[in-house]
Amino acid sequence: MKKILLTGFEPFGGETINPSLELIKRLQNDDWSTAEEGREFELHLLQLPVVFGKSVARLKTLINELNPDIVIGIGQAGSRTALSIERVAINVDDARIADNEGDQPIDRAINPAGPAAYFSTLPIKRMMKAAQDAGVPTIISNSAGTYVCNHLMYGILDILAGTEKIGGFIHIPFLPEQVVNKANYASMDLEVMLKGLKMIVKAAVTGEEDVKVVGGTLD
Ligand code: PCA
Repeated sequence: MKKILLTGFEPFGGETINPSLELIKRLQNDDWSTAEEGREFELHLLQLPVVFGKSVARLKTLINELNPDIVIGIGQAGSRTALSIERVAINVDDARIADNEGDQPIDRAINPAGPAAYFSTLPIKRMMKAAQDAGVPTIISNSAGTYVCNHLMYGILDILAGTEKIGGFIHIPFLPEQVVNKANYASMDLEVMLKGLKMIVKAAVTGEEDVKVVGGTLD
């Protein structure tokens, strides 16, 4: 049975919750028993600190212990209006706010010896389509930003490079309770995210070739 490792982040930036943590807990505890949602893989979870360096180090330790087939990082992106499957991670840390331990790197290479960028090795279009077909707003995103999530995605792909294992990252919007007093922010209900993520994870596990559907943007 394939082993899937899902990571979520602790809260950051003044928030008291991080939807990524709520989501991975539900994904592990939820009933996947209906035919559409049947689960034929092991799910493992890891909560990560929103800290440059330490987040990747923790993940690396667990990957060595667990030997997962697929690693998917999940994080909050408050400006997003849809589940956002990231296409690429770039080799730079440029932090708009300090991380949860006060580090605020500017234009620092994540791995000075590494490539400028890594593409996700997940079947991102298949994943997008699976969630869209289930009625959940889902897009391909061409930038994971330059904060800890991009850092983690680069780290995942750096660790898995040269192996058969695949990995990538998904950004998710705020939960409704996070935007009750914020103007101009979208949010997505946890149940809707859960439905989309189940389809996304299942599509990642099928291991077939990716599908050719449009995921590009003009800007
Ligand atoms: N989102 C941040 C880091 C942790 C999280 O959940 C980001 O997008 O970089």
